Amino acid sequence: MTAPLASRLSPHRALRAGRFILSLSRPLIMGVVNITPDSFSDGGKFLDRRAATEHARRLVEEGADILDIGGESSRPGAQPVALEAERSRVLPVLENIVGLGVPVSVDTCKPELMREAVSAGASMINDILGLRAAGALQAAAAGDAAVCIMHMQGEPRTMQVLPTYGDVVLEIREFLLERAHAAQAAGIAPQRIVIDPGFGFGKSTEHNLMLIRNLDALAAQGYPVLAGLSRKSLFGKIVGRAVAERMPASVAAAILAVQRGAAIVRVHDVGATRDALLVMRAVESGSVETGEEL
Ligand code: HH2
Repeated sequence: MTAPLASRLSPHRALRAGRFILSLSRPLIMGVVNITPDSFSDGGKFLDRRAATEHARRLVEEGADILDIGGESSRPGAQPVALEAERSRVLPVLENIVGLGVPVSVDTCKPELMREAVSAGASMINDILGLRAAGALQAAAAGDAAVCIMHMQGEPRTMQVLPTYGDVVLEIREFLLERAHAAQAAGIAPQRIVIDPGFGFGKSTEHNLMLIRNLDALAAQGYPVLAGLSRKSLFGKIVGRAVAERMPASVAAAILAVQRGAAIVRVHDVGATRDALLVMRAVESGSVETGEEL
């Protein structure tokens, strides 16, 4: 049996993200906008500023609670992107979407871009390096944005070569707690911190499955947990489908992650994930929260 909804909720019942206070009384959906030529699932589709802006608008209409924009792919084997290129992809789109009414998160490891993005209105910094780059903790602490601290073993170019752990859940929990404490020591209030095991970042399929199964061990640490499973390669292995056909598998995984305590799911398919989460919550609570009868 899955734990009842109330007991799964983070003790930090709200996330402070810039000018937003996001209630965590229901799972939040973070919609992905990759402004890159090479992202694994949507590379090249939204490189154009207008296309990225339109896509972001569509995701908000479909029910995104947060938008996550990124200008550097982190797919296995990806090559690093220079600051200037990343900045010129991210900042113009940020400017276009910062007024859409939902917090905008910027997926970057670069302290300079963190500072510039927050000055331009970003409400969250999503760092797959867990604020480990020199100056990243200070850059994140300088503003009032939320931070997502993610675990990665190795670096994107080589991380999937032979990921190795003793106890994957324990090691990732220790890493995330160490980074969350470092963030707090740098002046980031705990109400601004989100942790993320980093599915697919230096993890085998078995590691990813073990982490989904034990997500409650991370959620029990008190920080909201973000789960980014959308379209990832473990679904290629499980259901034998290409990236473009992994939506149903990804939606199933989002539900399983939320049932094990994830507070935020980072997804490409916002509308489908929203519907599935509404059904899950209606069944659990026995009542309907939203929607119109058609
Ligand atoms: N996954 C990706 C990128 N950023 N950030 C967090 N916090 N958690 C994740 O799991 C995560 C992330 C990879 O997915 P995507 O952005 O679709 O691809 P790419 O890195 O190729 O742009």
